[in-house]
Amino acid sequence: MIQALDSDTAVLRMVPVYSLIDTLRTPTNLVVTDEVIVAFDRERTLAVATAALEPFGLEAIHANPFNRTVFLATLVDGNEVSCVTAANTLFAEEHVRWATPNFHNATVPCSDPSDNYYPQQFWMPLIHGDSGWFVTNPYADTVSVAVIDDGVDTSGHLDLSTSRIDPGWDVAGFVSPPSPDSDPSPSPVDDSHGMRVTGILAAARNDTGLVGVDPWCRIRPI
Ligand SMILES: [Ca+2]
Repeated sequence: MIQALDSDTAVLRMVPVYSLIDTLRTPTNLVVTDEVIVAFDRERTLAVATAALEPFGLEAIHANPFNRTVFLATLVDGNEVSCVTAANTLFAEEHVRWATPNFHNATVPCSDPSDNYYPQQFWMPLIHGDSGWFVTNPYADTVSVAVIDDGVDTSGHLDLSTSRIDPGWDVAGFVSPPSPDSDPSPSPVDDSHGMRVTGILAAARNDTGLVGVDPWCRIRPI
């Protein structure tokens, strides 16, 4: 099949898809692209990075603006080497800290949620929050986000079950004198700004109420 496709003049290129199997998660499909991410041992200019990558059939496109040792590079036209091979070769180079193919994650997006207040959450598509939702989230329940605000009700909520709340800390201790302790509940109890923030961040996809930007994450109230 592959040989037949390769000889078909209508086929410009074929790329492999790697399916990562996790016994606890749904497979994640990674599609090979023409791009490699490479980290040098020190900062380089774009021109120097391009010169260093040229022998490997790559051209530096731009540096990471927050870390100028890291560059996105693309295969030069006509290069028959796959970006997987190029990344593996680069990885063994003396002045390269690491190199990896820039895979495209082919995870299937979710349909719109049916939570009853979701139609009113006009901001979600504006910030592309919904584009991060997938049919399955391989990192569900593994990421804990600290909510640094005036407290979170840890007794459980329709959209935030107690099983998603990690131990927190009341830093300010809104009493006189301030008394920090391990109870991050709002004080006074009707001060719910932290709870509103938590809902925007993490409300569950559960056919009721709101939907958070990350409806699967854990919460650590501070
Ligand atoms: Ca909900």
